[in-house]
Amino acid sequence: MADSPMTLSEHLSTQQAALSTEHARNVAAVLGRIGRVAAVIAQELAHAALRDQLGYVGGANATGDQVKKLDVWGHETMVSALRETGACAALVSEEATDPVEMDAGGTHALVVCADPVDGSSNLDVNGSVGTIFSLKPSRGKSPAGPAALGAGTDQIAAGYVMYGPATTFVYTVGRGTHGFTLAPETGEFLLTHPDIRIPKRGKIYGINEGNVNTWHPGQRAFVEYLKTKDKASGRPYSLRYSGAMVADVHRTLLDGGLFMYPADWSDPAKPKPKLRLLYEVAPMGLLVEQAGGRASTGFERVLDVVATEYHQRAAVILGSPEDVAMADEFYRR
Ligand code: FBP
Repeated sequence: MADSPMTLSEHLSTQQAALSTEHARNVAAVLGRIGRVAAVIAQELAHAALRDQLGYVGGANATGDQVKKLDVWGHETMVSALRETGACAALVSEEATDPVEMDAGGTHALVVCADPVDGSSNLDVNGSVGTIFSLKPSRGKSPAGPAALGAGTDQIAAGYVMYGPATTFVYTVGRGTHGFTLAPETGEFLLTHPDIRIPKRGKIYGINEGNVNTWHPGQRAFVEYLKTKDKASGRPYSLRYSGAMVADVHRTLLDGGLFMYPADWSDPAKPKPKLRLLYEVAPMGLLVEQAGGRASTGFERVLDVVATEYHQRAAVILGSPEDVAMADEFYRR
């Protein structure tokens, strides 16, 4: 790399034009702060086993998941960091049943939806985990939490951090999707993946095949199609699944293909999705679309799904545009 790569804060200032001036300062403050929190979380993850930070705290969160010590620590760290920005009016978090209201007032304060530690089942086995976040305008609402509800198209920014061999920060403010790598020595995120463009078609799919018997018939037929040998169309695709949405989406953004978490259709009258719309599915949908990909529920564009509850769930099929279009076709059959 010739010149020293751009830092996250420098890059944020180049993205201002994509935002209304009023929101631009608050978006930069919140994204910059999440970047600094990510460096702290990366440190804590690296020392978790040494600091007795692995394992469960007991009890379940708003969506019934067993809660890990690092889930709680990650949530509390995110809450105090966002409070200090003075730009965040409320936080909707996987680890809190109700929105955490904050003092930041004014029409241009933001509402953040976040999954502080995504992929918790990987924590105790040293697998990749992440943080996912989405920013929406509070519109001066008080309480501000309800401003998080609505369609994914209301998002003004979204991103994730992946804690893997390296720590990667990926975000969008609606002007492309950009990736940064943490320089552990300085704690700075440096631009390493400018303007990520997802390949039109891939060779890899990610899904928990253990759930195959609960899938919609179209989903089952589509995965069978991906696994069927046909040289001309580059099949069979390879299966890769990490157990952490952030890691599977990151691979999909860079290498193409698909990440899918379809609903459980055991009772077709009441399909049961797993992943949460506001702080998992919608932010990933925006990032993938901004990289030239698509994100669908199998029936509609993920970003058009309207959230009416904070921990609402949604099915997701995202990735290379031609592959997702194919999946939608199988759902229509
Ligand atoms: P949390 O760990 O934040 O609850 O996230 C849910 C998640 O772990 C995703 O990251 C991942 O894609 C999925 O659930 C894995 O689910 P399963 O174990 O059912 O395959």
